[in-house]
Amino acid sequence: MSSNLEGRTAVVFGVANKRSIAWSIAQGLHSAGAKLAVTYQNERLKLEAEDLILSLPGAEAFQCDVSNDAEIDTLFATLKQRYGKLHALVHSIGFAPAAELKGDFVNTTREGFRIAHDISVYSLIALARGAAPLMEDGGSILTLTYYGAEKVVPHYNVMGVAKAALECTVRYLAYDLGKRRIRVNAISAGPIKTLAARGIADFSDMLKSHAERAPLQRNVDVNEVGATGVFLASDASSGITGEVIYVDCGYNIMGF
Ligand code: 0WD
Repeated sequence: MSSNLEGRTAVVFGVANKRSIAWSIAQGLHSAGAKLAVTYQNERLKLEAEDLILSLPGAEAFQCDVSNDAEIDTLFATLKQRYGKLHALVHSIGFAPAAELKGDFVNTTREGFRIAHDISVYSLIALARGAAPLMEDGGSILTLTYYGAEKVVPHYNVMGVAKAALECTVRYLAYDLGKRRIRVNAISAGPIKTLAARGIADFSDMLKSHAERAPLQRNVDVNEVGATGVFLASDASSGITGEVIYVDCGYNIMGF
């Protein structure tokens, strides 16, 4: 079994800029030989995202805001027309209103809770439903989560609750889609300085204490997450589904 993705088609969601985890996974999939469709959220991100995406020979860029059902439907209709089949889907999207990641968790608003869960969790269900009919040969669906789903990480707040729901969603989707030979997994990445991470208060302190406590005594490199994404998208991981795989330099195993 290899990580060779020649002849496979993958769609990647969540490229905002060159620091995005999605971008690292997209580059890895491309190097492994996959044909790539990469989406960006909206007109505002279009220029920067398109520049990046089109720098990968053969890759194509599509717009899709995952909070909009019509845009999701249009995207999968386009992908079906363009590629016929799909073999891998990467969901590297998370969002909560900035105010929710600053104050006390107890002050989480109804609207902040709704938005965080809609964009960070429900979107995985909607995208899996859209992709499944195109995964005629079976496939691999992958999302990104964080340790704040299991343990309290100060200021991660409602995103921690959303990530817990996301990890549970991975298991339910894995059960549903297993009979269609579609695998669903999550990577739990250690902290990485991206656009989304900048919204979390005290992120620099998080990076520092993570590097101090992790068995490997450093922070994870985004390309290590990319490589695990390629592994999970490929036949090398054909027996793995419904799992959360940690790419965090071992931080999560520590009790003290
Ligand atoms: O430390 C980190 N950076 C970690 C990130 C550690 C562990 C997990 N993660 C997760 C995040 O929670 C997220 O699920 O990885 C995923 C990717 O995050 P990222 O690469 O750190 O961040 P970023 O480059 O900002 O990509 C996330 C993107 C959005 O960026 P911004 O910052 O502009 O909100 O998700 C996209 C958007 O491009 N996004 C959407 N895409 C389509 N429709 C939407 C939407 N409605 N909302 C956000």
